[in-house]
Amino acid sequence: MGSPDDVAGPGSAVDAGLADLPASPRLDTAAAVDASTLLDGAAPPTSDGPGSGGPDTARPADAPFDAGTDVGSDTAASDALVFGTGRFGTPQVIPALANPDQDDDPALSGDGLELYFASYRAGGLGFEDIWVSRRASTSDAWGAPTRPPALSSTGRDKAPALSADGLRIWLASDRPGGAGADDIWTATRTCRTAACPWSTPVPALGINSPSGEGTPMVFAGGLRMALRQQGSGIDLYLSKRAGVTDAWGTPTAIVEINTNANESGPHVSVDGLRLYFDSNRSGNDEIFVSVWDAQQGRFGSPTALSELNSIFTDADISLTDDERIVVFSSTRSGNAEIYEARR
Ligand SMILES: [Ca+2]
Ligand SMILES: [Ca+2]
Ligand SMILES: [Ca+2]
Ligand SMILES: [Ca+2]
Repeated sequence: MGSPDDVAGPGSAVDAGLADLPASPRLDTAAAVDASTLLDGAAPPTSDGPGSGGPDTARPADAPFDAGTDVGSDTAASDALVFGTGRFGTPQVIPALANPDQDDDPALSGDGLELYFASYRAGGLGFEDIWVSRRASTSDAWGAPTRPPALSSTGRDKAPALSADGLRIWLASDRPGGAGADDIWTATRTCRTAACPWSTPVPALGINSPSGEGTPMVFAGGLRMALRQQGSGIDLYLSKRAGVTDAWGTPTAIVEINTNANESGPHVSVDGLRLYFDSNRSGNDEIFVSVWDAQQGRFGSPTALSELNSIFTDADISLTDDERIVVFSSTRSGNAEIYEARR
């Protein structure tokens, strides 16, 4: 959120409607631009799928979004999860991350012990950079943030998101070597502690275009990516791939979610049935959730998470796997900070 590149005029597409509407024409040719040379699975480890840990890895390749009929069919894995549906408590700023500069795009690991975010703070390489904070348990305070050396550039680096196993990171950057404007980049590591450095990010294969790609959220065992794409407006899209080393397919607009206002920052629940995102459709950025309607084969009408929202910008939601801990960015204090709430 927040940075000047985020600002765009009203979208031209009337996106309200049924899921079988075609994707915006602006994407029809753009997605193949960078598909020729760079393979996002090339750096070790070679995938974010096998061993990626989350209970989503065993789900059918076409779930969720287009096969959301198996509510409750997961067995032991999701039985251990407690999917939150109640109201969150009052959001609290995370003191260790607070800074007079802009801090946004928080991304939790599924266990809530790592928090990646974007910041303009001193100590970076220029513009926004990717930082991380850790804690020993969800009862502990977040530690002082550090900046993983490999992840940032002198350009704009933002919107980090971890794979289910935490060994792959996705981010948006306008660094050289992409397809134009912001692109999705990805890097890997071999363990989750600071002892295992991130590899140098490479462009995600097949997803990038001359338009701005951002806020990636990869789920379903690494086979689905929800993201925002900026053309005449900012909307949410979904891309699929058959295998974790394959190129991403041409993104398709999530038409039942998108409006002429901006939609950004998707977070998909582990079971694929809840899509959290932010939108300024009500006049300022607010956080919404939409629940998959299996009968209709589309997401239902979004509901604002009013207990998280304020009259200021509230965006960039990320949750733990059990959806009981949430982080997001808000300007309610006067500058963009990272907030946490629980239910
Ligand atoms: Ca700040
Ligand atoms: Ca940077
Ligand atoms: Ca791009
Ligand atoms: Ca707001």
